[in-house]
Amino acid sequence: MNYKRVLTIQDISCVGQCSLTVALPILSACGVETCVLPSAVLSTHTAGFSGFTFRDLSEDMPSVLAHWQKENIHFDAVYTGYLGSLNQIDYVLDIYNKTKTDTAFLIVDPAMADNGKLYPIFDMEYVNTMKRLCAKADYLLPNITEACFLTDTPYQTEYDRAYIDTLLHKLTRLGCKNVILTGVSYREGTTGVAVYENGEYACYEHPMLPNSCHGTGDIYASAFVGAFLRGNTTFQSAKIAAEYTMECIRVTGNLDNHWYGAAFEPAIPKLLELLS
Ligand code: PXL
Repeated sequence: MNYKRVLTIQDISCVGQCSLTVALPILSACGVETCVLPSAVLSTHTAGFSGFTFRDLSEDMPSVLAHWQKENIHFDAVYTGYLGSLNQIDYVLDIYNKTKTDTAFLIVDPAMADNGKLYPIFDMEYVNTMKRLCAKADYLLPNITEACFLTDTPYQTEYDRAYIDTLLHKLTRLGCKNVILTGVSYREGTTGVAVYENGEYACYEHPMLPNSCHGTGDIYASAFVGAFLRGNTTFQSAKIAAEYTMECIRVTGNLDNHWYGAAFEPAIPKLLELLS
């Protein structure tokens, strides 16, 4: 049986359907043993709520790692999302280097920006430090805004294939091996994912839905990691994650006033269908 163990490092936003509250159920549904390391605990996510609490858990990371080393604990993959503090980037790299199996992957979602803007609490110092983590990624999953920040490229809402190629090349020049770039839309009414693996480009295009939701980047990355660890190819995993994310957006569009996240739970049967 292909039963893999992943460690995911990202925040717990207690309310808001993002980061760990999304990654843990989705990875588990994919049949992957999911270990978690919370990077911070927030009362809610930071996009649209005001007055949220924020407890940085960086300080705990070295002793957590020391304990795992003592217990000889290893992971087949480490998947990082929203980190929330500059101090953590070196700890996260250290955790990956000391807990990886011989065939492990580092998968990085540089969750820090969308729609041309950084999320609240982040600045260019965070972006520049994040570049060091992205450089080590076997699979990097940015959206276009994050790709622009990471490569010092002006953000554009309209672009052609040459612009996307430049972003992909600049990202691999940072050091990461493969890129799955989300939100790539060359034509009105469609969007998709550009998969750049071993220097080869492929794109999975699908219809653009009329509504959008917060947290879909986390849903996408978690479903990608889950599908990939089950043994699907990169392109198949990118496609499964895109189809599942679309289903989550569709379900959310049928709800009244569900503004802070995507209703990913009722769409889990669709994920299982896509995986089967
Ligand atoms: O979905 C990304 C994310 C994760 N965690 C926190 C966030 C956001 C996006 O705003 O605020 C705390």
